[in-house]
Formats: sequence, C-alpha cells, structure tokens
Amino acid sequence: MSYNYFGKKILILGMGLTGISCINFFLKKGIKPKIIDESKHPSNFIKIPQNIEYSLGSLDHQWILESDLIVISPGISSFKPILIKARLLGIEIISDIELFSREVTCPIISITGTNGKSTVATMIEKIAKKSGYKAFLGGNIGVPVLEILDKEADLYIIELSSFQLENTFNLKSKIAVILNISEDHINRYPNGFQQYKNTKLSVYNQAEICIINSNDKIEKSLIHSKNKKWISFGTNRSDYRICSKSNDPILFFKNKKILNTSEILLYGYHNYNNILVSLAISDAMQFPRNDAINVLKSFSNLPHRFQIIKNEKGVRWINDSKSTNVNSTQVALNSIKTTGTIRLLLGGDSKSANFNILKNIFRTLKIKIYCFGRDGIKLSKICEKKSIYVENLKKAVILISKQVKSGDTVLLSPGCSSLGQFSNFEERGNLFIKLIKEIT
Ligand code: UMA
Ligand code: ADP
Repeated sequence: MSYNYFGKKILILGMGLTGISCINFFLKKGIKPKIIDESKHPSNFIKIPQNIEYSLGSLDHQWILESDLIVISPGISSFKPILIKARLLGIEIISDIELFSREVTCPIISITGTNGKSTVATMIEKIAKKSGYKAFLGGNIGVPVLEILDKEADLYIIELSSFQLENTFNLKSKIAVILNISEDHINRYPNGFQQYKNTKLSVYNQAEICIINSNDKIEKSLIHSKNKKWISFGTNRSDYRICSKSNDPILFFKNKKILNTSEILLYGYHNYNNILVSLAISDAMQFPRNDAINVLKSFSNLPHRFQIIKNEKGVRWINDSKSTNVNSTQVALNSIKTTGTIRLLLGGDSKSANFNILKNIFRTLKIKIYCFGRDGIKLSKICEKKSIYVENLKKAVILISKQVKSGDTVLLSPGCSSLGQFSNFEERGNLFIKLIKEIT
C-alpha cells in the first residue's frame, strides 16, 4: 500500500534527531510540515530549514487539533492529555518508525528489549555485511530510521525502544526479537509494567519470525499470532541454549554445540545471551554460520557497556555507563568475580524504578556503594550500611581513589538515566574515563 501525504496538515512534535529526520523526509516528498518543541531553546533549532513554520515553548493546542497527521518523537509521552484528545477526535498520531515501515520493501530485522539492543543490533549489522548484504542499522541506537532509508538497501536492522513502538502500526518485520523484558521507563507508563511489556510485545504483531527469550514468560495469546514461526533462546528447553556446566559455558542449537564462550572476547555473562540470540537471528536469516561465528568471536564490548577501562595494580575499573535500569546493574554485578571489594557507582534519574531487587544482592556481596546524582540520596537508602551519598561522579571517583585496594573492582553501572547531571550516558561514561586517567 502506498501512502499519500499530499494535502494533509502534517505536524511534527519534537525538534530532536527524530523531528529533524521527519522534516527532511517530508521535504524530500515536496511537503512542508510544521514543527513544535516544548523547550524554548531546543538544541537542534538551527537545523530547522528556514521555510518551516515552528512553535516553541509549549504544545500549541490549536496546531495539534487542526492537524491531520502528527508524527511524535519518542521522548514525548503519547499520554499527554492534548494528544489523547487529538486521538479521540480521529487525528492520526504515528512514530517515525511507522513512516519508515510504510516506505520499506526489503526485509527488516527489528530488535527490542530492555537491555542488549545496541550490542545485538551492532553484531547483526556486522554479520549481515560480512554475509554480503547491503545492510543499514538505525533507530534507537542513535541514527533515526528515516535517515537510513536507501534505495540500495537489501536489509534493515532497526533497534526499537518501547517509546518508538507505541505509535507504530504497520511494521512488518522479517524477524522480530525481544531480547528481555524487565522494569524500565515506568515513569512513562500510567498503567505500569504490563503496559510497557505490551508495548514491547507489539513488535511481534506482524512479524514473520519471532525470536523469544524463554525466561520472559510471554503470553503468545496476547500477540496476533497467525502464521508465525517462533524460535526460543535462553533456558535449557530453548532452541538456542547455554550449557553452563563448565567454567566456560557452551552455546548450543538443539543438541549441536555451536560455540565455546572461551573463544569470544565479549565480557560478562549477559553477553552469552546476546551471542546466542545473534546466532538465532543469523540462522533465521540464513547467513553463513561461519561468517556469524567469525564476527561473534572478534566482537568486543561496545563503549560504555561493561567496558574494562583500566586493570592496573590489581584494580579493575569498569565503565558501564549505558546501564540505565536495575537489570543492567544486576547483570553487571553478577558478571564480577572478585575476592576484593566491588565499589559500585550508582545514581542519576531512577525513572521511578523499584530498586529493591538490588537489596538482596548488595547484602550478599562485599560491596561499597557510592550513590550520586538526582536520586543519589534515595538510592543510598537501599542498603544504608554499605552505601554513601556523594554529590557527583567526580567526588565519588576521588573518594574511591583514596579507598581502593588491590583486588577491588570499581564499577560505574549507575542503573539510572544520566538526566540531571549529564546530557547523556556517553558524557557520563567519558567523564568517568577521564577521571580514572587523571586521578588514579
Ligand atoms: N521534547 C519535548 N517534549 C517532551 C520531551 C522532549 O518537546 O516532553 C523535545 C525536546 O525539547 C527536544 C526533542 O523533543 O528538542 C527531543 O526529542 P526526543 O527526546 O524524542 O529525542 P531525539 O533526539 O529525537 O532522539 C530519539 C531517541 N530519544 C528518546 O527516546 C528519548 C533516541 O534514543 C534515538 O537514538 C533517536 O530518537 C533516533 O531514533 C535515545 C534514548 O535515550 C538514545 N532512548 C531511550 C533509551 O534507550 O532508554 C528510549
Ligand atoms: P540497549 O541498547 O538495550 O540499552 P546495550 O547493548 O547498549 O543495550 O547495553 C545497555 C546496558 O545493558 C549495558 O549496561 C550492558 O552491559 C547491559 N546489557 C547488555 N546486554 C544485556 C542483556 N542481555 N541483559 C541484561 N543487560 C544487558
């Protein structure tokens, strides 16, 4: 079905990466949309072409209610009252992913989940390219999908957040994957975790092949489940599974051994799952198994994802700044084997998450927790005896550098978004790296 946008009053919400890519998309079609941003000084303002009408500082209700089609950026909640009203009046509200889905004719691999999306999406892009595909990677990873639309493409790999899935209705993936689902972004979902989960599940709705994590108790009845192929990974009964009997777990497909984890560079137990799911995707795409294995063996942790920055004088410093929820901090702690003390830097904007899961883990570990940032004080109450509140990351690293001993591991795995003290997780991780170099 080809979509015609001519003659429609089109409004874009948000002047970030997404908003700019939407403007360019419509301009290429010879259509001039309007754009709104709630900030009075949005950082991308200079990228708005001069002939585009804009409104800054608030959501202009009149503009919203007189439009035919609204494209909403993922950072803006779909549950704002004015948008609920607009929807009730029959105004179409869609995401940039929906615009993209309507254009694409070649296969799409859609990757979502609470954690591991960027790692898996990047591995798949590399395997696809090695297998000879003209593959393009975009989405939540930082390149808006409309920017990767390319006539030459024969495969798209898209990383999707729940925010992007919220207003996506026609995404027909060749393969859809949910890597895992745990609590995140609860402050954005008025009806809580189940609403977040249902949004993630919608990625399967029109997919051909659905890859599921057997640990995620997915109610297939919730998904429009006609003519789909299901492939599972994770537990012992899955199609793709990890056998953890030895020190170096082995990855299997059914009863066939595929890869020994002693042969890979990626660090952290959770990454075995990421490799497993990447093998499942590669096989489903019929990429040559050898190409996949070669890429996976040589792949190392992406920057800011459980990345060892320094290992000197018996002390390891790990930058896991991309840990923005409880589960990613949990898996980071599970991946550390040390007889020394773990010195965990935790903090930022907790997004209303429940951190109690960490309580038991903290109790059993030899750990000292340095809590900083917007929710630092609240976080220091999870396990008061082992925690200390420090105003910011810099002060925390200075304090740690005075207390650290040989055998210790210092881990920045904040479990929170960086909002409040940083503009993003990269800035937070880069400051940590700089401080390690300067102070230690
Ligand atoms: N804005 C408003 N009202 C709001 C919120 C934001 O007007 O209530 C305005 C801001 O003033 C700003 C603009 O919207 O000018 C920013 O839009 P945006 O927040 O949607 O950000 P983009 O720059 O468009 O980036 C988005 C994703 N951001 C979010 O989902 C918050 C990027 O994911 C993504 O890489 C990019 O589109 C391209 O697809 C980032 C992210 O943090 C990395 N994602 C979350 C995560 O991974 O946990 C979901
Ligand atoms: P995403 O794109 O979903 O945020 P990333 O690959 O960027 O995922 O990793 C984000 C955080 O999650 C990092 O702290 C990383 O160590 C952790 N992580 C990566 N893979 C997994 C996984 N399979 N399960 C839990 N945490 C993971």
